Amino acid sequence: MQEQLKQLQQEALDKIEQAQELKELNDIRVAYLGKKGPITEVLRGMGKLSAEERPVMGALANEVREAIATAITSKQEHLEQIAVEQKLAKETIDVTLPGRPVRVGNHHPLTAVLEEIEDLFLGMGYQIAEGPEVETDYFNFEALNLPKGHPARDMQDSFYITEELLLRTHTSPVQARTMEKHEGKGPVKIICPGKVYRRDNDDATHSHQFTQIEGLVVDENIRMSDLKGTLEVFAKKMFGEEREIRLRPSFFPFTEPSVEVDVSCFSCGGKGCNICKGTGWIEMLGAGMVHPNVLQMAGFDPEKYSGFAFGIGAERIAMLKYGVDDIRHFYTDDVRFLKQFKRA
Ligand code: 2NM
Repeated sequence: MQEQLKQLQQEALDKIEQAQELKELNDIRVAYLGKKGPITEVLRGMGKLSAEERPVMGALANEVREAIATAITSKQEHLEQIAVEQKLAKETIDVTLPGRPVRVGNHHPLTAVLEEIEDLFLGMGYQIAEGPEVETDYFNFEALNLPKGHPARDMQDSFYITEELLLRTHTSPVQARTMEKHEGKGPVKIICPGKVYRRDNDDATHSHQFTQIEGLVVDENIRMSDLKGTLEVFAKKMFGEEREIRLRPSFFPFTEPSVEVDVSCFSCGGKGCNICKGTGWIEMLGAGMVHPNVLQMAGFDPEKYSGFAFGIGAERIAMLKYGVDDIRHFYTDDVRFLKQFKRA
């Protein structure tokens, strides 16, 4: 019986030694130490032994059981340790691998120009005013000294919705509305960015929808020199500190006097090149002193108040600044065009 137990122990230890998986180990535990296992069997047969033999055999059986159980526990820990190591090895992250590229978009060039212009004027104390794109005949024309019968009100030039409603042809109506809200008290200092609409055949330099930023300052003692200084700052900010501006007489119904403002050529510096068509100057925007009729209709006393206004075509500025040769590029959403305007 002693021999049998020794043999059982050796057999179990060999199997434990060879076990590769936790499941195998558990099978061994059940087979050798379980209720139907051989050790239990031996212990059960002890009743047939003599009183001297019994404790000796009992002690030996317990020793064998102990040895097998200890071997199983230690092998189990070993296998679990290996399992953890394999799992860690499999889940290792190589932190030196380069990341997956993230595709980053960029501002539309028109948005970029609009934001740059807005930042500049906000910095000079202007407020941004907005208004409806569907406008009344009164604010789009009448209040801006364009009375009924004026050629600029021609049905051919504007998108009329009804006799009294149309798509605004400029953002000046926003300025007329803002002046009205001030109830005759200055100062008014605003820029009005937004979409405007004109009935035009689209080509490289014309679009039936484009973007304007108009500026307006109304207060006591506003002079033409204020306008000139303001637009000089604008020209330098947009086209470089070395730029100069020049004013040429012009005509707009809502300003008197009216001017066209040129900027010295940023390409040749004024010597004359193909960008400025040999003149050294590039047309930048229109401006003038607000017509007394416009001030009066908006509730300001033209004897006490004066003002200047200017109208900037945002596409024109963007085309000059970025060398874009066709206004239609801004609206056709070709990503190959748009991708070229990523800011550093
Ligand atoms: C321009 C040129 C000159 C202008 C005038 C006004 C208002 F509402 F104050 F009368 N707003 N904008 C103006 C003046 C616009 O665009 C070329």
